[in-house]
Amino acid sequence: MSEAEDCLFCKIVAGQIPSIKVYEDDTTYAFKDINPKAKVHVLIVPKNHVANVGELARTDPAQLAHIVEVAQSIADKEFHGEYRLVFNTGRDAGQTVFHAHAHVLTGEVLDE
Ligand code: DGP
Repeated sequence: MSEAEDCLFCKIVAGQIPSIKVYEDDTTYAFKDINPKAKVHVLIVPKNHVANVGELARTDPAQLAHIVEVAQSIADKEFHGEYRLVFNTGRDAGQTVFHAHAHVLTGEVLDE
């Protein structure tokens, strides 16, 4: 089985595992995190499988910029355009799902 076939977020993008959709276009899917760490906690993923944000920056920087635009638009709607954007990259940094994803934390004043 390939890395992408066995990938949780590829299955969510494909609709094989249910999720609460926040945004979707041809390249990008955003959905609510199952374990929210803020009032609004959304994950934004590229539909194409890449392991982490470093690989995404190297292979498709326009897609990375688009993910930031989507994060901004979610925060514009939810909390006057203010948000925290986190990309855990690598096991020792807390990455548990090896499909690049942005955590968007917003909807309330965040702790430092
Ligand atoms: P990270 O630790 O950066 O790899 O973040 C993975 C996030 O994915 C974590 O905050 C929890 C979330 N997550 C894990 N499994 C599921 C799932 O099945 N559905 C949803 N909506 N989120 C999930």
